[in-house]
Amino acid sequence: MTFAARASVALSALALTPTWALAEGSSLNLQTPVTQIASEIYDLHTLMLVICLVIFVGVFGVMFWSVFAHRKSKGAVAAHFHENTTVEIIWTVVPVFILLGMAYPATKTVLAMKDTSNPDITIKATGYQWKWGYDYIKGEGEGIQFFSGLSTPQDQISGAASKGEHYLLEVDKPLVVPVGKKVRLLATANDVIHAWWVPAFGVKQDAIPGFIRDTHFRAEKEGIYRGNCAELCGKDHGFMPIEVHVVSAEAYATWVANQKAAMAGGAQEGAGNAAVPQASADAAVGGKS
Ligand SMILES: [Cu+2]
Repeated sequence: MTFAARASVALSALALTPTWALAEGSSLNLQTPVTQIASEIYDLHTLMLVICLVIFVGVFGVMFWSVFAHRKSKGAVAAHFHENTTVEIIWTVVPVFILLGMAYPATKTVLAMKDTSNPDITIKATGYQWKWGYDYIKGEGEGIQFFSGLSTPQDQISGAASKGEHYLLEVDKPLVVPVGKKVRLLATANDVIHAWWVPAFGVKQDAIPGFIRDTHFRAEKEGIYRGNCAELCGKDHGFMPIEVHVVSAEAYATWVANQKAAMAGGAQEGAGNAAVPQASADAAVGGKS
């Protein structure tokens, strides 16, 4: 294959819509996306992989063919084409177009990831050593706040019991959001840097103490989605998972009503278990350190 032919094959890969790829849900592939952004990331990943593969096969194919077909034992004499302007222009222009073809869709997706305007619900996620705190600060459910910590039994962690299906990916109180609604997530932290990461949503956002960073997701399918803290944050970094339940609008309204009732009950008793008032929670964590 000539250089030009190789280049045109590489370029034509840009036009491919990568609908194939490994079977969805394969443990070797990215998780099945449930948001628009996650689908775009999935397709970008596949597109880039295809481009890399085509270039890899082209370059190594030509190289091995050249070594074999023009070997010394056949009396091959090396060609001399130093300072060939045409070749130099081609091998500059073609990669530029390949890079532009990759940068354009990637930039579009990155910009869409950053567009947190007009959310239906705004939730603040605060990273603690070693759990997550959630505050529903705007939209349906406003005022709900709770902590979400690991619920995997200690026996499984120490090896005394066999590991469950969602080992280290299960919490006592999951984040609940309605399906099809744009959720803006404000990420911050109380002590060290954590990161809120749910692969199926295409969301990974650092939670930095003293700063608020925002991201968003609109889950298109009901279900339970799991993630981890993705920033090394201390000895229990691997023990502060994220569990999100995406539910129907009706189920969400019911959940909100239950939370509000529990919080009101807790406030009357003066010691709510379901909802720890943020001020005292902060004081407790602050006093510990
Ligand atoms: Cu963490």
